Amino acid sequence: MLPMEGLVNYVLNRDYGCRHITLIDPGKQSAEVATRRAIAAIEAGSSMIFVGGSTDTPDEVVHETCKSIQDALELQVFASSQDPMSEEEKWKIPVVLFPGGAHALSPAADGITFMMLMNSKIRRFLIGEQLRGAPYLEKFGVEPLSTGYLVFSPGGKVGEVGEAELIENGQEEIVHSYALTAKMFGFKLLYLEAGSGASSQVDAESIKSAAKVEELCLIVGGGIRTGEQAALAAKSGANWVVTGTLTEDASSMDELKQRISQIVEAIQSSSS
Ligand code: 1GP
Repeated sequence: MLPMEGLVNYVLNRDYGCRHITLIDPGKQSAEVATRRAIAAIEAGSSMIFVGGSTDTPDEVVHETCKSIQDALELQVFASSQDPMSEEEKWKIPVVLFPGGAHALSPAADGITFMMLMNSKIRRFLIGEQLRGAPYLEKFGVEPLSTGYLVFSPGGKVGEVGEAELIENGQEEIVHSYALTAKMFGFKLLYLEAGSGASSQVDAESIKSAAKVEELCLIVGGGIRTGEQAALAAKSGANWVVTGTLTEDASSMDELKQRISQIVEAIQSSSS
């Protein structure tokens, strides 16, 4: 659901400090479970929901999940508007597509990370999927958030499928060049990705190097499971920290909320 200030302003607004994104992969759970998890995540302090991740989920499945989350958010906003003690704005959380390709789109989303996998070796992920998706996004009015996407070692599935020339620890100069290139292309966001379920997160020096390009809003994700790891990303310059797996493997909604609260507290106190 769109926040009052609009999607781009909300995403780029640094007054909030470092914020948290919960990534929901519609290929890995039903729309109903995805919705319950999204609502629990927002209760625990997540400020944005990404829908996507897998490279082979069809449109219908992505759409059903986006629609179901949006309906639940609308209900929450309505319920809060009836209760003077409750904050309506808290539920105006954007649902943004994080696509694996042009097949995973939905008109029910508030926006999309319109990405170039900058270190891919193949045309398909540099410009091909984007060419296929752009007319569809234009038609349905889904707002693009222009995003440079960089995959770091170990890279996981996205590194493999995207045929990324993985960035290793110690390559801060290359990271800085990529960040400058992203700025010069006019991208608003730069997403530093270690891969879903990665055994190690993007290293602090790489994040610091990208953060030198102040015009970019930095999203960091992949392999972050603890408050400590999230705090390291926030301290190094991340504006947003993404987690996916820790939501999906929580054994209950209470555990999910506890895990997310811990991350949100850690990033907020490290970035204020
Ligand atoms: C993947 O960065 C995200 O695109 C999230 O990774 O599943 O490891 O949290 P995790």
